[in-house]
Amino acid sequence: MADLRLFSYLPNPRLFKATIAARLCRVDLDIRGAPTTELHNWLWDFEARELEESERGADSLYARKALTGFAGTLYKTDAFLKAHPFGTVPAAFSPDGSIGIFESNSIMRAVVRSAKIEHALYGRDIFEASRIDGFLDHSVVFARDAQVYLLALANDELTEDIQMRMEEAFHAYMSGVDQALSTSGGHLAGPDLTIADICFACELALFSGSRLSHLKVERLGFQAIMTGSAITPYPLAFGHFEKLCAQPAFDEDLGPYLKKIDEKLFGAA
Ligand SMILES: N[C@@H](CCC(=O)N[C@@H](CS)C(=O)NCC(=O)O)C(=O)O
Repeated sequence: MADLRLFSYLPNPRLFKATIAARLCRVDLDIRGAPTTELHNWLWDFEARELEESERGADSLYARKALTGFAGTLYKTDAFLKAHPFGTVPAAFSPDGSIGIFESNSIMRAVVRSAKIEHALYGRDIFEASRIDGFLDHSVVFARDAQVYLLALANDELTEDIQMRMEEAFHAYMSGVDQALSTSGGHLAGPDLTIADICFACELALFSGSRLSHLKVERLGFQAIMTGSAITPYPLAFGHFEKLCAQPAFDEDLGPYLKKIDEKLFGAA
């Protein structure tokens, strides 16, 4: 039996936090899911599965209005909502399905806590672990604005207010990361690789998707955030991102994800 079961749309950089951590501390994950466009037809449950056509429709017992990032109807069981009160994916479960773990940072924490080998991914004592938590908590501030921004871009709903908030969140997060890296001795929370680095790499990979909409952003008179002069003030943060992405445990997920973005921007090599 796997150490944790996960359900998500695939690929999903928020899920990569868990898969990268699992690779580094040898935790076994049972991952269920399908591409974003297909998750509408799935039953969101511990026993997630694709629904038969006859099981779908507004009168289904499981039909719920989608909340964020999805539109229309999704099929979530009562048990899913008991385990995952905010109704989101990625969604993790204890091996018997009795406990739901939500929020990608907490799922990543559950992965490293499940490890049976020695590691320092969550620090070596309560102070290091709490410092790592600080980076994870701060990333949520960035991630929330990034989610609103990416959805606004996807739905052609970008406003000046959303652009300004995103610029502010991006610069606040990147300045902190750059500052941390200038004194830490190698990684975000200190000399060693931790889940703070994994979280940072995955959030930045997710936000890299905004590069695909740079023309839309520029047409509205704004500056694209993940390109050119907006990233130059943060050489340490972006250098660190590149170094992390090059590591095999990261590359397995982030490599194909970022390559796809580049191919859409510049065409296949
Ligand atoms: N902060 C959450 C974000 C999760 C989230 O918002 N997931 C959205 C998809 S992007 C979702 O599952 N929405 C379900 C719905 O629309 O009902 C995390 O990091 O796990």
